[in-house]
Amino acid sequence: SFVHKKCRNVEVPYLGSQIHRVNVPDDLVKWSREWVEYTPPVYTDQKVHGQAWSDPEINDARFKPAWNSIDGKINRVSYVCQYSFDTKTLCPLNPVGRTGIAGRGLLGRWGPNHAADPIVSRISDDDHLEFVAIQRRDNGEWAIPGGMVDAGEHVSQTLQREFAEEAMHGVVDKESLKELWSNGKELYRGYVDDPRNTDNSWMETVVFNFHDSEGLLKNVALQAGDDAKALRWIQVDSKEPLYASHSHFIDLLKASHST
Ligand code: RP5
Ligand code: MG
Ligand code: MG
Repeated sequence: SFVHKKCRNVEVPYLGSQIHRVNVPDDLVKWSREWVEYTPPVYTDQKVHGQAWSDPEINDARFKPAWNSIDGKINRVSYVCQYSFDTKTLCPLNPVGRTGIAGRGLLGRWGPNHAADPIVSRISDDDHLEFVAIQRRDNGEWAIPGGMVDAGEHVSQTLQREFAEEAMHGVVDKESLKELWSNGKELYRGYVDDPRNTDNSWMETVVFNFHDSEGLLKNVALQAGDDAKALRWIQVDSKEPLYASHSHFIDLLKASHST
């Protein structure tokens, strides 16, 4: 079964901090494997506290989340399973298992943090399937231009908004890309092995492919914006490493275009 790796990396400190994860061996990832001495550092970045996009502390008296449910405008349902809770801290438990760090790290929500990833693709002039990639400002890795689903936002909106913010410099070009956005194909829905994941907060996403078979993007200026510092087309056959689980999503893209 699937075992996360990028959120167990002990080579580098947790992004934006000096905190190192505890090393979690492959065979001790699953919570069902007893590990009595497991005491990961507890860490939540200062930036997370008191934001519109973040939860209060777990023991805040005003915090009464509807776990495993649609909680007002916040989706606390996991695509993976009904998550359970740490018996002592009452924090939600990462459905894949231990990550070597507890708390929320850089993530706003306890439990699942929902994102959406738009894979915009085309066939290049020399006949290669390629997709729009951005370079993330936070850690410099190349990635699909995805982002978090805002409270109350529909995933179809997130896909278009994030692509506009990160790949079109915020210009929402409704008219010329109408055909593109109306022909999306879902490739994936589930857990992301994101380097920000912790024992109590993790990324989940919905990945959609928007394939430009009409050449609509020729009339559109693609430009990195917001949390993206550079942009380029990447061929699916290049072995280029990508952020989080994005290489897996590109494998799914390849498979869906080869049938
Ligand atoms: C990944 O982080 C998702 O697959 C998505 O691409 C991204 C969302 O986070 P931000 O880009 O908003 O940081 O886990
Ligand atoms: Mg974004
Ligand atoms: Mg993003």
